[in-house]
Amino acid sequence: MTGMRRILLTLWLVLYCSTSGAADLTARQAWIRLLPGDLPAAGYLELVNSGTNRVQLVGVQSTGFGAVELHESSEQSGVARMRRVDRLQIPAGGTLRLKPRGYHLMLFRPTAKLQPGDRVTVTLEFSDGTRLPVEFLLRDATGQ
Ligand SMILES: [Cu+2]
Repeated sequence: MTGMRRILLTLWLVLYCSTSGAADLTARQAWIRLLPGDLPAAGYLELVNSGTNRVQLVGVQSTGFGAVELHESSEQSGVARMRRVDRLQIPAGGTLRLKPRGYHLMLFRPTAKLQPGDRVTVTLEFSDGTRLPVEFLLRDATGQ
């Protein structure tokens, strides 16, 4: 391989790799359900991966909340349960849906008084180290 071809290949790899990851991720329909009292809020959204690599959602943070976790809801014998999960997969060309009675964000200890209609930014962290800030619309307990 000539020196020039090696440089071009290296450049191509750098450019190609820099476009993978969060650059291929689009968030949509992001909203948070506020619950009364000290109950944690629940966050929902769709994450579309238009890239050719599988991506994993591995962390969530927001300055609007003291803590944010990834959760999965399930139902066993008519009893609703949920558990914390470490990471969620978004397949190449696929969509991850966080929705009521499924995967969701659990947001604890709001740092300010929150009202339906407000917006809060939540930053999603992915396995390749990239971060995607997403604006969530706040709704009341009925989802309005
Ligand atoms: Cu939960």
